[in-house]
Amino acid sequence: MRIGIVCYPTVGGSGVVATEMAQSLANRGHDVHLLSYDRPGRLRSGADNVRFHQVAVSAYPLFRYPPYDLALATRMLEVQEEAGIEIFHVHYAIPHAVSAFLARSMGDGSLRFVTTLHGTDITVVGSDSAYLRPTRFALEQSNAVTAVSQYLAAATHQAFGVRHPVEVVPNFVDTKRFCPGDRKPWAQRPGQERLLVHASNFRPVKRVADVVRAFAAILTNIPARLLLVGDGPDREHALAVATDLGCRERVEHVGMQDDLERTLPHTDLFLSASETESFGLSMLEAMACGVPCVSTAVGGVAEVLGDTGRLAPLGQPDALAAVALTILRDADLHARLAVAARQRALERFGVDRIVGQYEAIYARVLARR
Ligand code: GMT
Repeated sequence: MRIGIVCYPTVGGSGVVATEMAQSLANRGHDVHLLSYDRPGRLRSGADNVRFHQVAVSAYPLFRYPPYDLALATRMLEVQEEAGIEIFHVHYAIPHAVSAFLARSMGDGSLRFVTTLHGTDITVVGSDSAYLRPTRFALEQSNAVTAVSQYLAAATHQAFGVRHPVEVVPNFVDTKRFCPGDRKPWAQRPGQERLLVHASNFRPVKRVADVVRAFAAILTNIPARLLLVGDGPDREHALAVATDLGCRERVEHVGMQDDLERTLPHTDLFLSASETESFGLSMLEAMACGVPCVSTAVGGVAEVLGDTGRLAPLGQPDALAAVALTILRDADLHARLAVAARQRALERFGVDRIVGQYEAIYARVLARR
């Protein structure tokens, strides 16, 4: 198939999933074109079987807000005409699904598109009254709509009242790239220090300061270090909280990493304190590396972790710490969860299984021509 993928290129799960999908589809023999305003970080330099089309937005002085959605719609139509795209897959509804509808309406009406909802496009941004009606409209106009968890599918029906069916296709992980390393159990390491990790875009919804607070509580019980991966608006606040709590020298901020698969296998536990998380892709990547996860009990996280991780109530860093300590003090439990996490990632969230589900959706949409 000739497939166009539209996504945000920035750090964030939807861009990562879309880029990984583009590469997997190309590896499976499809002709794949990726459209975005920048080359996504995860589009590896060797990935020359995916054609990247940059969407340029003119910044006229009159435009306080350059109209990206119009530029994207135009580029989608151009790429459809030039490359004979049969189907577009837009990741994140706002504004990508609206641009897809516009591209279809400007063209001969043949443009087909699948919209995948990732979370913030529905739960945080989408329910803003400024975006609700166009988003609902674009979902109704999509040839298929998918959501990355049962939770998100239900939230979409509730918040948007869409009549359109929303199919659940979970995110996936490349279990060959994300795999356990040769980390020794902590009992065999000098000082028995446990290495905790958190990876996100440091937006307020991630509550990174709560991760630091939980870590500070853990540190009063066992030797530990916290690795913060990623960057975003709450970075300074999180590090200031670490200073206030006297654990700053035990917290290392390593910034954005496009090769998280090199870091995760060296860690013992992934910590998440998010306010909401429709899926939690970084946690799935940690699981594939045999790293158990402890998270707030929000959104679709339980669907991802199953019984391979542990959950704590939102907004209670001490409870998060207590739950993490049950794992970090019990080497046998940790080892069991590590194996179970990897196993769950392999069995339920492998590339072939999930990308195959999307291929089936594309084929079904095209068959309805
Ligand atoms: O979490 C973010 O701020 C970014 C956002 C995105 O769209 O990139 O992430 C959402 O999509 C990811 C991929 O499907 C999910 O793993 C995240 O859970 C989801 N974020 C939220 O629901 C807050």
